[in-house]
Order: sequence, then C-alpha cells, then structure tokens
Amino acid sequence: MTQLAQLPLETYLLAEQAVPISCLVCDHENCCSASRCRHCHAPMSLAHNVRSVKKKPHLVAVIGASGAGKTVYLGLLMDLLTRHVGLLRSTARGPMSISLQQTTTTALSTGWFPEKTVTTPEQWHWVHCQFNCRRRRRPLELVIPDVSGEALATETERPNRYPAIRSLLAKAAAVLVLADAEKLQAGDHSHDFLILKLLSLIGELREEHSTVWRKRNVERRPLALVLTKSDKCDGLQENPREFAESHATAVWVDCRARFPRHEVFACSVTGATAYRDSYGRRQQVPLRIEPHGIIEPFGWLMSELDENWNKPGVAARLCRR
Ligand SMILES: Nc1nc2c(ncn2[C@@H]2O[C@H](COP(=O)(O)OP(=O)(O)O)[C@@H](O)[C@H]2O)c(=O)[nH]1
Ligand SMILES: [Mg+2]
Ligand SMILES: [Zn+2]
Repeated sequence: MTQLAQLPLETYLLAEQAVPISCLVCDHENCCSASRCRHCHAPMSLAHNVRSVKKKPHLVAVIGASGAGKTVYLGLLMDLLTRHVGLLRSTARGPMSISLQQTTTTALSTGWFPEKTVTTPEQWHWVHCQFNCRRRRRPLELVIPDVSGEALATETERPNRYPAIRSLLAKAAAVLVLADAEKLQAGDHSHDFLILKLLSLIGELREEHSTVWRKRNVERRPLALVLTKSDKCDGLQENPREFAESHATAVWVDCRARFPRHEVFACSVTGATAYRDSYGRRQQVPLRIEPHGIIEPFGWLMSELDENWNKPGVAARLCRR
C-alpha cells in the first residue's frame, strides 16, 4: 500500500484574500471576506454591490434625535416603494436592504412600533436600492442607513466615536432632517439643539473634505425637513411651511441658511395611537396604519439629486468628496 497522498495547493485562494476592498462609507481597506468594515462597521456588501453593479451609489443622511420617527419613516417608505405605490419604485440591492422594512412592517402589523435603534453600529440597517421614477429615464442608486439618534448625538460631542456617522455626514449627497412635530407644537425644543449641531457638523465636514467647495462655497445638496407625527398636529399636513416657521423657527432658519435647496414636508405613519402596558412599561402603539406624506419628501430629494447629477461637472465633484 502506498504511503503517498497528493494534496492540491490552492494558493489562488490566498491571493484572492490578499486583495483588499475599500469600504464604501469610510474608504478603509478591508479583507475581501470581511462582512463588516473593521473601521466603521458598515456592511462590506455595499462595496461588493458597487463592484458588481459598477455604479457608485449616493449616500443619503437621515438625521434627527432619538424618537423623532426615523426608523418608522424609513421602514414604511421602503415598504411603499417596493410595493410600487406612486410614481417611485425601488429595487433592493442584496437581502440586507430588505431588513429595515421587514422589521418595521412586522412590528406595525402586530400592533407595535419597532424597537428603538440601538447604538451598536453592527446592528444598524443599511438600505441600498436602485430607485426608479416612471417619469425619469435614468435610475438612481442610493444608500440610506438608519442610524441611532443617540449615536448621532454622541458623534457631535465626541468626534470619531462613530466613524460611519462621520463619513456619512461628510459624503452625503442629500440630507433628510426628521423633527418630531408633536414635541415642537408642545413647545419642547430639546431636539432642536441636536439638529443644529448636526447641520453645523455637516457644513464643517464639507469644508474639511473638499477644496473645490471651499473655493466656490456653494452648497448644492438638497435638504428636506420632515415634520413627523403630523397625525398629532391639526393643520400641519395642509401647511407644513407655516408650522415650521412658527414652531421650528431655529431649525428651519438654519436649514434655509445652510442649504439653498430646501423644502419642508409633514408626514405621519398612523391614523391614531394609544398607550399599552408591556412588561411594566407604558408604550405608545399604533391603532391604524394610515401613511400620509411618506413618499413626497423622498420624491423631492430624488428629483433634486437627479438635477444635480445631470449638470455637467457637479456629479463628478460631489462623488469625489
Ligand atoms: N403618533 C405617531 N407616533 C409616531 C409616528 N412615527 C413614530 N412615532 C412614535 O415615535 C417613536 C419613535 O419612532 P422611531 O422611528 O423609533 O424613532 P427614531 O429613534 O428616530 O428611529 C415610535 O415608537 C412611536 O411611538 C407617527 O407617524 N405618528
Ligand atoms: Mg431609530
Ligand atoms: Zn468603513
């Protein structure tokens, strides 16, 4: 009986592993088998998608304090877009892009709001989709993360605590600011400070990241201010601008001053809510799901983005940042 055995040396596998891949969010190089970026913890599938699709997506920053309604808004928006409600529609790039809408709609359909977003970046949902509008020929590739409001607040106080947030704010091609209209109407402006800090940070990072911007100093990125929970505020749906002027003066003035391309919207996910006790905790629950004004802010951002990218030179400049 022979003692010899032949083992193939599959060295090509080692060579494959040695080729790094850059994170789409923070540009750090990672091993190609990594599932999360070792620096910012964004999913590496975003970078792999770009390689296969051969098209760099634009990042959209959704900012607002914890409890403003970011998760519910984004989850329902993605659900409506995948179901092709209205003129806009989305096609998910990878299974990860479905998780946010799955979590949100599962919670809403069982009579609860989704759980609060945790501060651990590994657990944030990142949505990468191709968005089409029936009126537009070219689709847009967008990446929209649902980050924690508390993590956003921490990043303004302790720079680089969340590298994903920093890179997102620096690179974002469009900004969606979510503010709780119920709180604003009640005269509670505690969330305003965080929005003001984040807008200021976005401006600071823009100057740090691009010499072109510093020379021309023109802000072309669109900003949509979305007043959430409009079901709790009479008349808000009909006239969000008037509401912003009288109840969110500081935020609205700052948005307008920093972003010449701005618009204000109002939205709500529910028709009515109630309170329910769960494990000794009083929690607000949705009674009826009646989405209102969910698609409009996003549709506006898309048309503004489309205009940006169709102007010669602008796209290249924004992508370089
Ligand atoms: N009345 C009402 N309450 C809402 C609506 N959207 C969210 N909420 C409430 O706001 C809470 C926080 O929402 P969430 O999306 O988790 O906020 P986030 O921290 O900004 O992601 C939810 O648990 C609900 O109680 C809405 O459209 N109407
Ligand atoms: Mg959240
Ligand atoms: Zn990264």
